[in-house]
Amino acid sequence: MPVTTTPAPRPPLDPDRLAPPPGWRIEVVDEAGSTNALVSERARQGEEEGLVIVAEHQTAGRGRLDRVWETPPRAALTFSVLLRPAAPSADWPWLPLLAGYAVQAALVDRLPAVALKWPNDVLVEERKIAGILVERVETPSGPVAVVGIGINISQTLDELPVALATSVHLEVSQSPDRTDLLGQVLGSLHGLLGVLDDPASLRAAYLDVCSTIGREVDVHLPSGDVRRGEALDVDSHGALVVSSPDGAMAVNAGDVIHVRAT
Ligand code: BT5
Repeated sequence: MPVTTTPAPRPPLDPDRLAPPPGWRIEVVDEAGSTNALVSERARQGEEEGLVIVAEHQTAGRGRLDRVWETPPRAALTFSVLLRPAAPSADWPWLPLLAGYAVQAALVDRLPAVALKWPNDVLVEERKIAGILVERVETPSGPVAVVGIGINISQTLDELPVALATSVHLEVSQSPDRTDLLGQVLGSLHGLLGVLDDPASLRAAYLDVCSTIGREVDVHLPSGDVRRGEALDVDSHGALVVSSPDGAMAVNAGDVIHVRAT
């Protein structure tokens, strides 16, 4: 359970200590509407793969489906990465799962209870500590993926926009150094991209840390229908396989509004 409401010190990121993974470039900005919007714009203007933009504060942070992502200045990590995956489009749904896996891997030493809820939530005991928004952007030289990640670091309870949310500080009474953590997440993400062409390994690794499998879930379909069933598996394209009266159905990331344990 969250243990404190005292705000932690919030030092700025230290660009001098940020070593980007090979071929990547990191830009830190004080304020942005949305780092996903900034990186998408740069992609349309011809920016190469590997641009990372980190904002100390987002004023119009985006979630999926026009939802908002709210974080106070320097209390979180909010950043986006420009990727041009060589993998076929059918495997792009793995990207949000893989980004979640990278966040989980970077946090687990500090927060052993951190787990992934399919497709893109990073949770500590059902409270959301990080969110991921992957957007496909068409550019003159082909489609790119903008991988946006928001991680709650030092927010107090009062600063979290919804009840089922948490921050690292609330969980362990300590805020990790954001510069170090950003480097770890980027390193982990960069390393995992090499696994995109090996969906079998990706699937095995993901299933290990996904808390959705085996749970009863509500799947909200774009039609407005809600299907309740047991989450059985994740298939080779990253789709969630859910039991239903008509047999198992595969739910693609794009089809799901919300899945929750009951
Ligand atoms: C997400 O959407 O979880 C994706 C969040 C992605 C944010 C990053 S930050 C860097 C990059 N630039 C952007 O503009 N976005 C990305 P979704 O699954 O739709 O969840 C959104 C919902 O999470 C909201 O409707 C709130 O209920 C809740 N929420 C908003 N802010 C939150 C926070 N800081 N912590 C936990 N939950 C939050």
